[in-house]
Amino acid sequence: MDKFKIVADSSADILTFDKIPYNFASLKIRTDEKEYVDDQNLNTEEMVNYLLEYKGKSSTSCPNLEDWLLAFGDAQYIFCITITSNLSGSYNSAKLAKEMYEEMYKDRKVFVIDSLSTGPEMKLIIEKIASLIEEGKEYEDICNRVTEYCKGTGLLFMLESMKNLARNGRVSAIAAAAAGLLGIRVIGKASDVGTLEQLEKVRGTEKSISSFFFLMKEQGYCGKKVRISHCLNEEGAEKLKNSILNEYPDADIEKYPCRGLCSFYAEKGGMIVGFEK
Ligand code: X90
Repeated sequence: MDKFKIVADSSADILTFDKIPYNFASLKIRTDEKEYVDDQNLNTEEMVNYLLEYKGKSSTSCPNLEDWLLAFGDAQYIFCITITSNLSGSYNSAKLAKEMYEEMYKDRKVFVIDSLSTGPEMKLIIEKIASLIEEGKEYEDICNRVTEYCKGTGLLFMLESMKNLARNGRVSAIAAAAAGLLGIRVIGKASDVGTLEQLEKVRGTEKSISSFFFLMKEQGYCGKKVRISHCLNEEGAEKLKNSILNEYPDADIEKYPCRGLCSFYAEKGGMIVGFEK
């Protein structure tokens, strides 16, 4: 049995992880015609393009207690990271799974972390836990250190459409309206309570990247780690990466496509950026 294991829901956009045992619990994306499980078999590009054409209702659902228990599998100490509890039931079902798991196996422990965020900020938290495990830290110590670490990370997003967020009640229709206008992008952040907080509306690709980078710095970014996930927006992600490197040549930056859940809500052209302050 593994001593340590990291388990996250699929909104973290991580399917496999080097060195440390890792597993994920899938969220699901549903329309009247289809159901997509956010796992390694999902073709996100196909899903995004299908959703662009699809005119009916669509929604998402989070892992339930059983999904989490299955993902936990067997390990003595499990670190479980979820999408913000303010927008999803994932955290609540993970907490229930923790209680049942610790009841079933008296000598095992599950530490559930509400990221109050999603995607790339969860990835930063996961990488932090992995490095603490590799350093040989003990369970309690890792719990304390990672709790502290979460206070120093942030997440900004830039979206061209907030239709799916509004239709599923994750932002108000009024907040989403601007992002529906041609050429307008909305920049916002994960608020302290794990909701979407709008910061600025921007127009034009170059202008939007420079505003985004400016806002990152205003939120406390000063050259440390950045994780960029994007929904079919390789170009935007690359531009942002270059702007950051231009000012901070040693910054540790990774960019990658969103998996299913984040693609559904970020929509085509969307970008989500987690960073250390
Ligand atoms: O339980 C479920 O069905 C999942 C619901 C998730 C709702 C919000 C997902 C947002 C994903 C959008 C940009 C980043 C927002 C950060 C919010 C704290 C991506």
